[in-house]
Amino acid sequence: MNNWLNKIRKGIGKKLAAVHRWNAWMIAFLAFSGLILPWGAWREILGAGRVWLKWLHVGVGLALLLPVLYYLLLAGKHWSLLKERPAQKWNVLIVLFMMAGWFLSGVVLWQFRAFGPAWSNPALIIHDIFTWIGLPYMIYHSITRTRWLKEPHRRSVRTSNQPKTEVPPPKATEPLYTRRAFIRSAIGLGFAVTLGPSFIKWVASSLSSGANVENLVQKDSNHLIPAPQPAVDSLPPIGGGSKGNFRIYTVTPIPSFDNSNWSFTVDGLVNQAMKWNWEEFVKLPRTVQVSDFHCVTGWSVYNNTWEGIPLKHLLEQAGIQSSAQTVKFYSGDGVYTDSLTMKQAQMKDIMIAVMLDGKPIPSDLGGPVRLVVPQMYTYKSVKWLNRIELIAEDHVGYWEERGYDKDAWLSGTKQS
Ligand SMILES: Nc1nc2c(c(=O)[nH]1)N[C@H]1C(S)=C(S)[C@@H](COP(=O)(O)O)O[C@H]1N2
Ligand SMILES: [Mo]
Repeated sequence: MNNWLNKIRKGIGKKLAAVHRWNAWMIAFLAFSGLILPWGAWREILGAGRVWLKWLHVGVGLALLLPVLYYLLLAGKHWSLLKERPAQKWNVLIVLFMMAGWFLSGVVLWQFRAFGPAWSNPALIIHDIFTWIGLPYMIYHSITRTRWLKEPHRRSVRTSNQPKTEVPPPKATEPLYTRRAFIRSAIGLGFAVTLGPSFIKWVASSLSSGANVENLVQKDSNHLIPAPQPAVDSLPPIGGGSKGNFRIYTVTPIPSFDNSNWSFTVDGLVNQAMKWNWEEFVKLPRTVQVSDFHCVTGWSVYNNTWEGIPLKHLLEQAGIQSSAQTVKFYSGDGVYTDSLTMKQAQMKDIMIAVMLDGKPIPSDLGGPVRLVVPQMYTYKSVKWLNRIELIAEDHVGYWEERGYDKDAWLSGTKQS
């Protein structure tokens, strides 16, 4: 019996070990890149590298299929080797389940354009949940399986040229709760204590009230006087209030403004360049519009009631010269820009927004003034907008220069 087992072990053991090694390294890379990608500070640091990292993450994620498929070919034999090891069987099932969850939600996120926001939003949440549960599990697994923490009776010893020999099972005198078991539990507890609270916090905020408008208005850092007064359609908001949480994206520290350092400019190829200070700018006539907000990384916020100045009106007021081809938008952060073609800029729902759901736009969400382009992915919606310039040539925006698609149209809304 033992002989027979050992024979299979030798043949299949090497292959299983190789599969396990490959799998472990790939997951380590996916974990590392996956944690960095949504991390605010790294947006600024990585720049174009972030888009590359995303493609590497997707590529390695897809390649994860190879070790898994190879394992499935060996799974029958592996399973019979695990006959008396239910814990290891469970481990295999858990890991396979985790990878299936990551893989399927990852494919939806990768192909977000084909699937659309109704799929990518839940996929992002599922991808996150699997990461929060799967990653600690796998780190725990890899630490506790290192040689020095293994139970002695599981260890097999190989000395230079001799075949593997099993170390004899523990003697009955050995204490029930071994030192190793204790260390294992301690590590598990450590994970629960350090990662548990942030996990709960994250679940709570994604279920209820993290970066919702109410909370952000509370801690707003803008000091612009007078506050804009909401139109009747804005308060209460005709959209019924935004649904979902904004993830706050910025490639600079969040700028804050007051009356002394804020102004708004329309210039370039216009008949009449214009510049307003805040007191003048809040007097410009505004309209109200309800729209959804979709980021290319998979999240959306629905039913936002924006109040602001339609871009079309401002451009008409300034007078567009015939040589103007592109509308270039500048952020007051001094770094972020984006553009629309003259034709795209004619869309009636593009708004230079001042209020969201009846309140001044909080600085985290791009206030006092941000662009809103409802029919395109929101990297077009420049935050802290303070200058619009009409130019004759093309302009490639911040993220487009770093690999985002120049075509930001939401699927199904391609119209101008
Ligand atoms: N100035 C500036 N505007 C920006 C960005 C940015 O980093 N800086 N990020 C863009 C992206 S990719 C998205 S999804 C939205 C996010 O808006 P929010 O931070 O209000 O959720 O803002 C867009 N406008
Ligand atoms: Mo985005």
